[in-house]
Amino acid sequence: MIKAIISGTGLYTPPATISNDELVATFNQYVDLHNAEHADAIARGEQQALEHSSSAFIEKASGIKRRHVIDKEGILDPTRMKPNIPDRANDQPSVQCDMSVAACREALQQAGKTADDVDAVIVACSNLQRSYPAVSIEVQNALGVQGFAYDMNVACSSATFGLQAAVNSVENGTARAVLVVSPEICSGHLNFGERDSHFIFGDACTAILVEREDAVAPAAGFEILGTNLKTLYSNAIRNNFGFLNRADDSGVGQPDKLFVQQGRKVFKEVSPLVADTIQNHLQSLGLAPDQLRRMWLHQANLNMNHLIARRVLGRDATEDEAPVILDEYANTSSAGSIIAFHLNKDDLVSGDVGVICSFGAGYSIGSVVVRRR
Ligand code: CO8
Repeated sequence: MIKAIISGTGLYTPPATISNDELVATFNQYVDLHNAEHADAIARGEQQALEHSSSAFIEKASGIKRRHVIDKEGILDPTRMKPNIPDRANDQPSVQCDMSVAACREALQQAGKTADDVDAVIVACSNLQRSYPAVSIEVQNALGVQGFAYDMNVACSSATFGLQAAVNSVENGTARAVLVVSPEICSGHLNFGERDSHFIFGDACTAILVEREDAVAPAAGFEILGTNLKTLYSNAIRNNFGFLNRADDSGVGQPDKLFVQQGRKVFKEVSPLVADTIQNHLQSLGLAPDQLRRMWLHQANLNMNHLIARRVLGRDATEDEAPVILDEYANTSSAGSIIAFHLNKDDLVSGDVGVICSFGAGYSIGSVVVRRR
């Protein structure tokens, strides 16, 4: 049987960052402007006054300190509260294509491969900037890859679901190598006027190269021991943007057309599901939790990751065992667990086993167990 290997990873990080203090200062200005504008209705009890946000709350509740974004100015304008990402002409590369190409080039370089070695590109992410032509086909063209490409969306689990699709293609011989790319522009669908979630997301793009074993040097990369996917329908995380219900120009004010969640409910319902999924997956591979050298978990909330790691290991995980990138990147949806993997994989030694695990809207959970070659 052909085995699938992760031979390279790449990361594109937008240069602009927003600290919690900067984000909160804008949010509080927005609140003051909104409350002043609606002072009469608030006084009559017809509307509730909005409340200020706080940096201390954000760091304590989520572990997030800052986030990278495609556009800082638009988000930090209290009269705008959303990124300013100008439309590009149809004959120009899309923003997601540019991000993807940068991440893919790094993954190819890490693996010592070129576009000629790749047969497929999967763009797997939460929010695509258009319906068609598929962004993946644009990326395929920009990289000069022959073969095929397609887009897929399983929210925060897009990259791990994409990984399973890549493994399937490599193992069944339909592609020698597949690039799985996750260009996440979460700031485009975040409601920066909603106190409960305005701080949650950031932007980034990851890429993973999956190749057949015989194309990779014997000691290079990570063998994929198995993938395990799970979905369970839930409305607790939702985004109604789409056909016939697009957001108009005033993002704030159309909250139902943007990211919306019941964060506490998600936390409570998803954490045990994730821990069970990892444990069951390990068991099905004949592995015990104490054989795990590292867990590259989805990066949505630090307390959630602590809880999941504790349930899997039966004790608290060290940061070396469950690395955190949330403080720097915030939640970058499907890119999060792959950023953690990309930045924290090179110190593993031959035989070390780890799990990449995503979880999010759907609900969706993806567990990918890997072993350093
Ligand atoms: N500042 C100050 N106080 C605040 C703020 C704020 N900004 N926000 C809330 N509070 C207050 C609340 O009002 C509440 O006050 P009280 O106790 O008086 O009622 C108190 O703080 C506590 O609020 P919460 O209970 O809501 O706080 P939590 O500790 O639960 O933390 C979190 C909130 C951080 C949202 C947390 O619940 C969490 O992270 N949950 C998990 C979320 C998660 O994993 N979501 C997955 C989403 S990702 C995905 O799959 C979708 C893909 C999306 C793609 C990107 C598109 C944008």
